[in-house]
Amino acid sequence: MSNYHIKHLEEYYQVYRKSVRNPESFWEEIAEEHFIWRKKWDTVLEWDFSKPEVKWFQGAQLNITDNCIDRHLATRRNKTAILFEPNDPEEEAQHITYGQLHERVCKLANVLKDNGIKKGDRVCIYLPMIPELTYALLACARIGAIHSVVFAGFSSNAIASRINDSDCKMVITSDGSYRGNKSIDLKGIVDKALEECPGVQSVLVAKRIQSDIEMVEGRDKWLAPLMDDADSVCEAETMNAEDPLFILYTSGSTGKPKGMVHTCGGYMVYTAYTFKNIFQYREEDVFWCTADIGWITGHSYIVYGPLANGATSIMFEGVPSYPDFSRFWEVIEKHKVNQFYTAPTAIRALAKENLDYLEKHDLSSLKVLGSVGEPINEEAWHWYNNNVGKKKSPIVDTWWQTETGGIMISPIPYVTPTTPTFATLPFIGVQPALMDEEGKEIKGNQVEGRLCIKFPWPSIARTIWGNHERYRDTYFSAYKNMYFTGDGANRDAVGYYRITGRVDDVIIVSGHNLGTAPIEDAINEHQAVAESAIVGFPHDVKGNALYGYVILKETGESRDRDNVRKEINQQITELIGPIAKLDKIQFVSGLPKTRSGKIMRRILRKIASNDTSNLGDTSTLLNPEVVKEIMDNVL
Ligand code: 6R9
Repeated sequence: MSNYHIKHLEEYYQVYRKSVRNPESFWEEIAEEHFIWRKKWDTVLEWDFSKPEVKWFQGAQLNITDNCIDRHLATRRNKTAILFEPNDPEEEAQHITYGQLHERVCKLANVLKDNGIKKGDRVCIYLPMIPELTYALLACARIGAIHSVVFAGFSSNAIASRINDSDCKMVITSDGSYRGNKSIDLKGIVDKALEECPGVQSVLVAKRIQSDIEMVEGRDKWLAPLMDDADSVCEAETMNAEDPLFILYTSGSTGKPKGMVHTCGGYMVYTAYTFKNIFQYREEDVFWCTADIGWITGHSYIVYGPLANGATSIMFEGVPSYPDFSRFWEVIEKHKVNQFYTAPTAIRALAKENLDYLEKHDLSSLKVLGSVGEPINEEAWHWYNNNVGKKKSPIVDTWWQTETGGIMISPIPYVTPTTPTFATLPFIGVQPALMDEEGKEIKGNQVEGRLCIKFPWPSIARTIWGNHERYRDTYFSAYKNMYFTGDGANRDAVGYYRITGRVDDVIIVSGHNLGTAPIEDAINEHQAVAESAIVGFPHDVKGNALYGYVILKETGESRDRDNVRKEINQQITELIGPIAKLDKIQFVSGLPKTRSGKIMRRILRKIASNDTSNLGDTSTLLNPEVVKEIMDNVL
């Protein structure tokens, strides 16, 4: 018997050792005993981080929807698979059973085929958190089309560049979306994006807000009537384990977003296995991950991981503050949620509000609390533990990335004793290492370094779509034969990991990764701007907020500063999306630069954070005099 469900600490250590000593036989056992394959693999693992190349279950054939849907029909046909909780609490929740999920996914899969989508084609999905989003992912997976979900908060520009980067043939969207008391015209945003996307042949439109929208003749079709007419039988395509399942874009420190490619076999095995253990999921449980499916957390822990385990997974359309700040607690009580997985930024926002919002709800169903997206600070950890978990529900602080596909470092609840702000121990099969700046591994405990992973795990992203070289440069060139995460971490006396944050130019704002380069590009496109640099500074709700230093062109000098600030943020909203707006904009006459012309962000970061006691040696700068000017005028 394989160790699919770990129940105590000794077992964790024993299984961990096994997974590290003999990864291939370990993962082979898990894969064999808990998943449906149409053909078994020839080799469990082939890898070479210097190329880099990783192949799991090479030669095997499967379809992930057999595992996430069909295999449950015999025993769970009437069990709720997706529990849809709408934005408006007055609107009824929908319990979508495995039987219904099967039917709707098959119908949508047939609609995709009827509209010219074949195995290997890319489909862009730009939808709010409505059931059609889950159907769309699974329908693509069923016919072997590669989905590329773009978070429905991104701008036309951001959609267009993602569509073109991976040559999507189709877009699935909706007439609009609800967010709190606002509604957003998603279709209009898509229409604008598609002016730049000649490769898109068809657009399927789900109806959500009943708004009047324009439909482009010959290109746009309403989804509902097509699904009504579609056949409800759709044989799932046979996929190779290493065929791409999806592309998901993530920000890098430089350049355009990276289309991370995940493949069918390894991703399925790892997300299912982590879900089972890290949330200690049991058959009757109701699991709620509050992330949006537009991010990796939603892909892995709303859709694929839970469904592969036959779980009931809540899909929440709304926001924590609407109609008021009791919304999360109300949903937990209403659906008797057992596992609740959210982000530190949401915890901090809710912790600022009156405790009455929380205390009037019965949260006694909760067994496990999760955190993801950024380091959780001590105060937020205790608030979560005391008030939401009543000190009875362990907190799993789960560290992982879009690139890793699934959770990498995390406690196992009721198994691993937790320490506030520590992600604790590597999950089964994960071999972390801390590295120094010279490229040497730092052994032992009570040390700090850059976090790398030494050995492949099944759901590591295989490449960056269309740019394998960038994949190698970004993740495998800093340290020989290691995957470099971009994060710093320390290891305490008992070997627990604490992630300290990014060591590159990625800034995490409200749990969203933002690269500095694309935002600076957006600012620089403003006609009055000569140059700019952005850095993160601590923010009590968002974790980090963005601080921009902007040099105006001579022609811009006479402009009203507040108007320019507004226009810069408008520009960012248009080119990237509102999540990348700057909280503070300081106009400066120069930026501190090294002699080779590199902006010294370290100094700017310290100034923005009001931490100027130790700026380091600034005398070697090309222009040391600007530092004082910037400090004198800091906002
Ligand atoms: C899953 C996800 C990845 C980056 C990652 C790190 C930060 C995520 C964290 C955490 C500390 C945690 N991060 N979880 N930092 N503790 N529990 O968030 O993926 O959007 O790609 O972000 O998020 O910096 O490198 P993604």
